[in-house]
Amino acid sequence: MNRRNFISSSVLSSITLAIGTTVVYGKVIPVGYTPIAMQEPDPFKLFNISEQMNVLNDRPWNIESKAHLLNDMVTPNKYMFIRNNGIMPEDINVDTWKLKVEGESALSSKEYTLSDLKQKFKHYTYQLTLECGGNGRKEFNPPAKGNQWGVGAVHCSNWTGVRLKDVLDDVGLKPNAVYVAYYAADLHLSRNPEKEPISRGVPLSKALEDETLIAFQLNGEDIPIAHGHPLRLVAGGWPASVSGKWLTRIRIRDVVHDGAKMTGQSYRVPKNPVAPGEIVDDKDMVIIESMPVKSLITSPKTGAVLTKNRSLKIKGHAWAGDLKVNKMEYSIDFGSTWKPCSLSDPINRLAWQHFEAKVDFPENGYYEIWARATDSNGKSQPMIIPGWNPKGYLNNACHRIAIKVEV
Ligand SMILES: Nc1nc2c(c(=O)[nH]1)N[C@H]1C(S)=C(S)[C@@H](COP(=O)(O)O)O[C@H]1N2
Ligand SMILES: [Mo]
Repeated sequence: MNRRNFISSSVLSSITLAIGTTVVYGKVIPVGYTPIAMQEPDPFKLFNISEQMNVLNDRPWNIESKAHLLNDMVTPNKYMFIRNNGIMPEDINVDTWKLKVEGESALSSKEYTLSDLKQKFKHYTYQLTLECGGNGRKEFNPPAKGNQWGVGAVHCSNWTGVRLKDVLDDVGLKPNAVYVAYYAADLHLSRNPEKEPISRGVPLSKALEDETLIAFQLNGEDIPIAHGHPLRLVAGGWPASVSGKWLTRIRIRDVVHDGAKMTGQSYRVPKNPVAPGEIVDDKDMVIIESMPVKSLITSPKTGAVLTKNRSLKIKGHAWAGDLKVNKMEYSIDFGSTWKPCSLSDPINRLAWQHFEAKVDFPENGYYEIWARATDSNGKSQPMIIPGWNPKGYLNNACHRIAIKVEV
């Protein structure tokens, strides 16, 4: 008989604990073998999120929310989408964590510990809409590569931190400063420490806005690991990829930042409309800045059946990048006619707004409710898919839910 080494009883008891039940033939598990139940960590437990969330990818983690899960005015952690480009940092030590601020357009270079930042600068809390540039990608045809997000790659939660502009002021800016870039502690998927998974940035004007924060809290608690613990940049209204998680370094640049996923076709769209499937040259692409006007019906859940009466209250949110939403409407006749919804003001700049309407259905049958927001520049959401682009960004088509009336 060939000799096999079996795992020790202490390893077996930790396996039993992790799996949560007796491993019947546990004594004969070969050394070095990881039981399947332990190979893939359970993302719902790992991130403490709702089991209704949709896991699109596990390497890296990409987890999507759903329209009806986003009904809260302030998105709770358990319903926030997670979008990682690389491997999350492990073994974070908050006592030794440092943020370095430097760059060719910085007057000085400084390092701050978390407590330096918290003590030196005033704290602010803002509710900020962060939407992945690729939210809605799955509707594009021909399909674009990348995570096939439906409508759930958006959240609007409370972020607490210090203003980026106060920190930039402390370091000092040279007159030639044009861009502010982030670097972070996550690892490239190749685990090559020389490579960055992502390092993006914003023009100086966006960096200097009151609401652009270096945040250390989310919804009143330490930022969870998935969302950038212990420090994160947050710039609401722009593709969420500019909001760098696990922030370690800020670089003040005299040119448009050229870090990972800033150049080529990443987070860029064609300058001019292109035909679906067309190959676009890098030089004809522009960086996405403020996100387009969009809305989401968060109640009821699509597929609702009305059995008691032919009237229904709908609720949802609307947002428009750096702008405000001025008008919110709904249609039950596939966009032929539109009726107004009530619409709240944002709690602060760059937070989503809430809408409501009472919808009356004329007779029994199948309906769709479409929702359409218009921004403060008079631009409305397209009824169906907007301009195709190679990477499948900026799909702000009207959200639609299906309803059956069977009174
Ligand atoms: N360091 C770092 N920051 C990052 C990312 C990342 O992979 N690494 N992903 C970006 C992208 S593409 C998005 S959409 C948002 C997602 O934020 P969330 O996971 O908190 O929802 O984080 C951005 N910040
Ligand atoms: Mo993203």
